Amino acid sequence: MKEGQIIKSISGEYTIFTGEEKIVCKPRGIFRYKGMTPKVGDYVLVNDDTKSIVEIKPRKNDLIRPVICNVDKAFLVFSVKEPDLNLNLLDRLLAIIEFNNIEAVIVFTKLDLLTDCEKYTKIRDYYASLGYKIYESSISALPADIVDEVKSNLCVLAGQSGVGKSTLLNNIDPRLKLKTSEISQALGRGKHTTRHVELIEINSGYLADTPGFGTVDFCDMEVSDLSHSFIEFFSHLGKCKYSTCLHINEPGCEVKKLVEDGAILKSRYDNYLLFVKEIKDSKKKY
Ligand SMILES: Nc1nc2c(ncn2[C@@H]2O[C@H](COP(=O)(O)OP(=O)(O)OP(=O)(O)O)[C@@H](O)[C@H]2O)c(=O)[nH]1
Ligand SMILES: [Mg+2]
Ligand SMILES: [Zn+2]
Repeated sequence: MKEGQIIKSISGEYTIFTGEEKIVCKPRGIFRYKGMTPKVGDYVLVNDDTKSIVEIKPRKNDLIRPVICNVDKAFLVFSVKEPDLNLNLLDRLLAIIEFNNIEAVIVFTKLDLLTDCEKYTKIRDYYASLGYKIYESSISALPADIVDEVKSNLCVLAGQSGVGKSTLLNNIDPRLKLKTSEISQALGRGKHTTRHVELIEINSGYLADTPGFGTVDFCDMEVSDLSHSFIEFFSHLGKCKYSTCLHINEPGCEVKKLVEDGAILKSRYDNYLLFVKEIKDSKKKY
């Protein structure tokens, strides 16, 4: 029996790194351990003779999109253009990442394509004011300190297809030669070039390339979890009239007041209301 971590999952085949060697396990009957499907990031016990995973260690966190677990830091990658900056997905991911106790870092890409600088700067500065670390990249300039961020951590690149996740990794290490492709001009979105999750060793840590996705569900999150995961809403909660305020239409809500005053980004509050409705609707189905 050997212990290791799953570093790659591709068409049902898992690559496990033990620290010394890589073992490839194929799916088999006993594979589904207690109804859990192994994921990249999992610490596992492997039977080297049968090439099967016999145990999955408890996870410290677990993401549905991208499919990965035991993450220390998530780089939320968003292009400012091609595809257009998707604030619904950014707010959604930030909430989910906060809920999972993972550090979120925002990477804005394709700055070279930016036309509406004023609008972008306002958005960027708002997220920076919340305390999120922000990196900006363009075709010619990779933010060098991204590599320092990875040190000894398990990091993941998450975002839509075509925003430049694989390009970012190729710029960090040109030897990787990860496949990239131009976005579809007709549809204005990426072509889902990356098809699997893989941990890539960088600066004594891992940075995972992952397939792009357009949206992700809130799964087991409740509305109160959501309100706590919008960090500026949570920090103002004490000033709302009710300590259980969900900032929807309660009287004396500080968050609503700050949205009206322009101190909270309107799009962020609008997305919050959309997410609240989404969570409520999903509960009605059961
Ligand atoms: N102009 C410009 N183009 C970029 C930049 N970064 C990436 N691209 C281009 O965007 C396209 C998509 O890049 P990818 O790296 O394949 O995107 P991805 O996020 O890995 O996409 P999926 O694997 O489908 O999820 C490619 O044609 C890249 O050359 C940038 O900073 N500026
Ligand atoms: Mg890719
Ligand atoms: Zn409130």
